[in-house]
Amino acid sequence: AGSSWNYSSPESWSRKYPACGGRRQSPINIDTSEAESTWLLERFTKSLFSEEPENMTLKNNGHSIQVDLTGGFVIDNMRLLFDRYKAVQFHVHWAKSNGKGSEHTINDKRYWGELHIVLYNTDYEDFESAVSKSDGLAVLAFFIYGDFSFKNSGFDKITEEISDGNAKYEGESVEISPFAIDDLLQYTFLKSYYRYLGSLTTPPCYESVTWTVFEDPIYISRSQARVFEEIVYENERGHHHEHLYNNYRPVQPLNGRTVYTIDS
Ligand code: B30
Ligand code: ZN
Repeated sequence: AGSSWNYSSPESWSRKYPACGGRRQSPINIDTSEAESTWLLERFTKSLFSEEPENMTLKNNGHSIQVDLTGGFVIDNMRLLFDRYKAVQFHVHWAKSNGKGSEHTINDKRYWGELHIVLYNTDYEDFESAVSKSDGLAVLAFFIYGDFSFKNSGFDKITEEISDGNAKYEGESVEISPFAIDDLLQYTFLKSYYRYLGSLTTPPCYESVTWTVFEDPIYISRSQARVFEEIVYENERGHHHEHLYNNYRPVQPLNGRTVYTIDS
């Protein structure tokens, strides 16, 4: 246990992982007044994740809570992404109590958290061959609004397992009953979104991701958020449990990249 990188000094990641110092890094601040609308980008009009994957494995990998998917389905309607993509996992970045833990910011606003659904381009044989290619991955990002008394019952499927002690500590994992990822999304994918070329937000920071960041947040209730805020990892010396919250990377320079959005 114990990862070779952590969130206490993200500015030093590039020493061991040179791509982290590149010019196409993520996350970014999205300045909505600078976003270029184009008729080439269309709204998503139907849900992308209504099917249940064959298997779902919830795990604490020491830097996030992640759900690995098997028997993932192919998505061929990614809006201006003409390739076909397969979802392999989703995971969450979050804050400590009532804090701000999203990775992207929108007009400098940071939400409590951010959900990432990770897909690879099926032109490549598998995720491992795609992960470092410039057109290899697509990540769908949803802000999570966490100061809310409304409940997103979709998150119960994850928070109940964590409360039961099944992924609270680094290295723990558990098979969960498969559910459609749509259960988490509250149809926010029907609204506006931003599209730009970026990277993995963690080492090795490969510049391989086409990002789609949805404008409307999904919700998590305060009691569900509290379950995430209790999750821990082991520090470098092992055995010392520290909270995983604030597992977000600071925003990176745009370096002249264009952020696109749909025509409204
Ligand atoms: S993100 O969506 O940009 N936050 C990876 C995928 C998506 C993002 C970041 C990283 C990724 O696949 N990293 C390499 C694989 N990981 C294992 C893992 O499943 O999650 C290796 C590792 O770091 O040690 Cu984390
Ligand atoms: Zn992520």
